Amino acid sequence: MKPIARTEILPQLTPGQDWTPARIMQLYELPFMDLLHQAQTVHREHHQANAVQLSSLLSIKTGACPEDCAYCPQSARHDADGRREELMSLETVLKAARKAKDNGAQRFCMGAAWRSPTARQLDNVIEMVAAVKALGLETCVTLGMLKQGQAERLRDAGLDYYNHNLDTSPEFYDHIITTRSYQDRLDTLERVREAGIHVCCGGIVGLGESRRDRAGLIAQLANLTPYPESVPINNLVKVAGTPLQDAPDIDPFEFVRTIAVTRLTMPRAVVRLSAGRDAMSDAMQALCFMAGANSIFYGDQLLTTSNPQFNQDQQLFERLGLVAAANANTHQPATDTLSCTH
Ligand code: SAM
Ligand code: DTB
Ligand code: SF4
Repeated sequence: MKPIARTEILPQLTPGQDWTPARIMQLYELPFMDLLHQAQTVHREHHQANAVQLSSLLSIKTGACPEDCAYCPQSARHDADGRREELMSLETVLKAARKAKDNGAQRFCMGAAWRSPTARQLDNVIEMVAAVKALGLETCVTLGMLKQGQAERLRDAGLDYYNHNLDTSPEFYDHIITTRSYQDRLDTLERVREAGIHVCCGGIVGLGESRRDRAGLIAQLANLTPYPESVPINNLVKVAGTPLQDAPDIDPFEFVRTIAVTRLTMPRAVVRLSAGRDAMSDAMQALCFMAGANSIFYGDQLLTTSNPQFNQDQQLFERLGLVAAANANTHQPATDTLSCTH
């Protein structure tokens, strides 16, 4: 039987054309092995084959969030009995950053449960960003929506990445969040991009959305010009007391497909296998790396929920021959919008 060439089974996209959910659905519908093979091939064209970027997370301000994101244990509107803490001191943040660095993390991501930071809160975060950067770590923050001028201040403090997710498709979005709109999120992303900060933007699956919604999310991400440098794909961590505590599990292969389709549509992005790893088997994680994931959250804690222990990940990397990426910041902004026919 004649082997099928990549261009024959991948939907064609000519330069300048946008991804549509329908075109992305075609990728999802490929036989699993074909999809993984294509994703791994594209991965190797743009990235070191066995290198994984390592980001550690710290919740610098926890709980009591005014937003109503249905998945989130930190929303004040749900009954999840999680931590509620004021903004951490600079010293506490630096202690955690040093620990992350000693364990081999390359980037330190600080998250705050805010709708949007006030000027005073931003001053405090700016101090943290500058101090973490001075340790020799890449910096990332996720603080909610940014107002005019705030992104520039973060950039001037040495911020490398701003994380702000689109989370799901525009059509499904209102089922999950009502307190901020899809357009609000796009506006913040635009401010981050305009300020010259790298964009970290992805989503969350397992919310009860359809495959079409997952395709809709990926189309939104891939059509950003340029598409994000960093794309976290979260699998819902079901926390008691949140409206999604009993959401049905997503089929593990559907999750792997989502990683593969993300890789194929955003070839140069660093795709992060994000929340949900603690509930995944080693074999499932290996499939995600095969599908083109090349970043993880590394450290015992995400924001409020657990993540595999440092040494567990070190062992997994050893078993798979994976190494920490040499310098995660060497990639260029992702400007090759987007042809998968290259
Ligand atoms: N408060 C800020 C905001 O939403 O802009 C930043 C932090 S928020 C926790 C960042 C992302 O974490 C969300 O957009 C969502 O994709 C992910 N996330 C939150 N709760 C999660 C959960 N229970 N399981 C998986 N991912 C989750
Ligand atoms: C992202 O996309 N995932 C991270 C990070 N950005 C800030 C957060 C995951 C949170 C998981 C639930 C928790 O630990 O509270
Ligand atoms: Fe607040 Fe962010 Fe959680 Fe939404 S995801 S409730 S904005 S902390």
